[in-house]
Amino acid sequence: MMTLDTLNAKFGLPGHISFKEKTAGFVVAEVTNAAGTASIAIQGAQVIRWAPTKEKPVIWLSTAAKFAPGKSVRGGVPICWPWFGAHATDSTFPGHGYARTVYWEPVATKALSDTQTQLVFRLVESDTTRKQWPHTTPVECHITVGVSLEVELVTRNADKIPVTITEALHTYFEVEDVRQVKVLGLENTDYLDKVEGGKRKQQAGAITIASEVDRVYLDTTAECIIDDVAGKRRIHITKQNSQSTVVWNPWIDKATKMGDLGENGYLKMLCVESGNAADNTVTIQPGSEHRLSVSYRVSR
Ligand code: TA6
Repeated sequence: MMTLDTLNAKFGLPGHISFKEKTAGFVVAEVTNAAGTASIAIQGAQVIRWAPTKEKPVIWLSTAAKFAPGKSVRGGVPICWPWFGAHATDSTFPGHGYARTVYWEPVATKALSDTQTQLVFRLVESDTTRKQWPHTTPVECHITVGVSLEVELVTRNADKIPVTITEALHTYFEVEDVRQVKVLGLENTDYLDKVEGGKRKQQAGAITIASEVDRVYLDTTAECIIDDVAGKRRIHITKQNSQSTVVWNPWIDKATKMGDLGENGYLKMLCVESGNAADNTVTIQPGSEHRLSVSYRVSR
């Protein structure tokens, strides 16, 4: 892993990007420009904070989040890759894949303008990752911070055989009061209800949250809107090359069990995750690449 001095010498950008240690061994790129600020952990290439100028943070980070090497951080935009959910055959492998808990190295940083800053990270493979994933599939994360936040996960198949993945940008959005939120865009869409053992159902009307919600919406490319009524703002979520949208709030009992969402943290967050999960697998042919991307913006 590069030292802080090397990171700042090679990838720091005065007035845009500087690398700092949030806790011992946990390095974060602090991004600032005329349109907003963000923080990106180099572990997992994980956005852990994003706030457009004069806006409250849009990406939620638990007040009880832990920042320790190898541990997933509660909040932000965790990258679930190269599988979503439990591993298909080996329960000793980490849920949601290993991408979010391993070191990614910066490969490029650029001030696209005074209101847009771009950072590109590449996952650094190891014996551990190769044991869990014996394929040659270099993966990069391209993050653009500005009036909107754009995250693109690029998987290339450098193998000689087709490779199949599932994935998600498991984004935690900050809301004023999740009990007053409506999620629009998934009306009449089929979903797997993980609170009821994965039972297949169809969404009727807007999604509201009054208990634990854990749903994988299938075969949908729809833009979603989080109508944060109490917060008097809307968060717009558009996505490319994604057939699944996951909506999750643990509600009080699961949040208490998880222990890292902070005091009543479940009321201030909602995950709307864009990816390819469950039946929506992605097969990448040798020599080809797959680009999952999202764009987030706020309206009032
Ligand atoms: O995306 C929803 C979900 O799969 C939930 O079932 C819950 O497990 C959540 O992800 C958080 O998972 P994590 O491994 O980050 O605790």
